[in-house]
Amino acid sequence: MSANEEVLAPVPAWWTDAVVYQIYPRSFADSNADGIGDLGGIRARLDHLEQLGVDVVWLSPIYTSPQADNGYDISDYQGIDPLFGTLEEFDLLLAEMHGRGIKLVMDLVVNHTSDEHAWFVEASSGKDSPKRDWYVWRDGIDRGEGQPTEPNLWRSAFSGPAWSHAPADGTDEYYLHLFAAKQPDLNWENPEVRHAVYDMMNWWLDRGVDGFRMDVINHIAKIQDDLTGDSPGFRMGPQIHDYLHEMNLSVFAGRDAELITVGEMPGVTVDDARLFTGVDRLELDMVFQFEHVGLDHGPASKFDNVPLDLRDLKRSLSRWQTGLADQGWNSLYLGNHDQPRSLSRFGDDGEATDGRLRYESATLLATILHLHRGTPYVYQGDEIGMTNAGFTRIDQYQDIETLNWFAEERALGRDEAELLEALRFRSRDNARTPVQWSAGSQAGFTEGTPWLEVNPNHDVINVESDRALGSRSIFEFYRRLIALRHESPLVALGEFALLEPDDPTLYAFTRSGDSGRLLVAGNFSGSDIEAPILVEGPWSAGSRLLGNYEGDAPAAVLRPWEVRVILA
Ligand code: TEU
Ligand code: CA
Repeated sequence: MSANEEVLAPVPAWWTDAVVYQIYPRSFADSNADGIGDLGGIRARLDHLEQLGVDVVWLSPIYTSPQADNGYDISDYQGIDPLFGTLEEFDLLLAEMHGRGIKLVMDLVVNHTSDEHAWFVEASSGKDSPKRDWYVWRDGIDRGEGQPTEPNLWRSAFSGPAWSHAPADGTDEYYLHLFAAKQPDLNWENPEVRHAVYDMMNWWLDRGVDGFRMDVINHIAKIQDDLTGDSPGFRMGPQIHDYLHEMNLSVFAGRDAELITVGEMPGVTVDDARLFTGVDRLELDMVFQFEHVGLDHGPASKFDNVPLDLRDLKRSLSRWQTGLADQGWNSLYLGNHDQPRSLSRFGDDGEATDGRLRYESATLLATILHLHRGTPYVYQGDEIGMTNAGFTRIDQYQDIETLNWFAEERALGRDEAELLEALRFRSRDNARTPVQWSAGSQAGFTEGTPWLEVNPNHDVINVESDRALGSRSIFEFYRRLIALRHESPLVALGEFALLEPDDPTLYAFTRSGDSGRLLVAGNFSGSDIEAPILVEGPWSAGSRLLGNYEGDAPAAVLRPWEVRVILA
């Protein structure tokens, strides 16, 4: 066999050692004092991202939008909303990011459009509109109420039925909206819709963007037989793999190696994810799964808050690690713009403890997440340990999901204080308060009045103060973690194995590969715990790669929220 016939091991994709940073533009930085973050604000803060060392930025939607769901309701896929800037400014931002070696991933929201999108305006002009079939229309059903009611019992994620009448179309038909009534679902069964979306995606890639984060992309395929039934078959229709494969061939082919694609998929299973992300299947690079962020939801709804058992979290994440070990790839996240702040949810955000262990628990969470196998996503503000909003009145909230849920539950007679308590933990606005840049007025986010209140704890928690803390800077710690993934093939690719699955406070696992073995051990509690593994076998003689305490502890004890990474 000659040299060039040798079988080479496949080169791992570039994103296996990359870290992604999510920007929620509205809340990142405001450059023109209207209280809303914008592209100018991002451009002014690129040093922050470069110093952190992230490889990719995922930008939540900045397209033209009536902002019913903060931009997840798009009325023009090829325009920038004036709130955020202009297309020229976008091109500048992209060029500046590329100049600093940072890639840019766009949010792709194509399960639905805004009801103000030209496609829907046309489709809802009447039954004969050539675009009628671009959306999902059904007749109502006679349930003996004197007039037909909704085609089925599907509920909108934002409360109320998932079906509405279009006021302008002069018919009794309903259109489907799995989210707000202002977010009608596109009909992906129609090839014209699919190709219009692919054309738009190609337009952005030709402009230079580096990939897409695809909003609720497993919802584009509805189970057609169920459309008039009452079962929750609104996602993961059997056509889903065909659609994503077709998208891959129509959009990514030929430039796939430079891009990153991640599909947001509520309800996706490990087996599904193996199919979506198997390299040879040419669908997506990775998916956002939801299993671990549902473990603290009670039976009633996502606002039914129940305590998280660490054992469940470990079991869940490790099933995903094992399930995608030989095929596919994981994305890793603990928070985003839809979830509570990870520090308030999984750590000790200091509210009850005077902030004593905020540094320790923020850095522990980061270490545990980043040392799993997969591509980590850092949500803006997590790199300085931002916390939940702490709102106590309903008029402090802006989020459509929050407000609709509150109104609906109030109408059912539920106690206001109880609802506010639930929101204080779970509302999406907890993660959407402005990024805290300084202890100054409005946390340095805006010179005007912010669209959502700044957290009063910005006097203590902010980028400037954090970075001045030196060895106790959360930002510094993230920097080291991100650098570690870049340097260490073991961190990027090493095989994962969970240890001590039944321990309720110790989160321990190993990563193994040709260059050695890593032990990661973290204490998810505010008290000392025994961690005998630290002195067993090879680990007692191992070298400490990273940790969030200075100085030596008794070898087999982990102090409150302590994490240690040991190389053997
Ligand atoms: O989210 C989809 C989703 O399933 C949820 O996480 C959602 O936030 C909601 O809380 C369900 O209870 C995506 C976007 O990330 C979200 O911001 C949008 O509101 C939604 O799709 C609709 O586009
Ligand atoms: Ca602005």
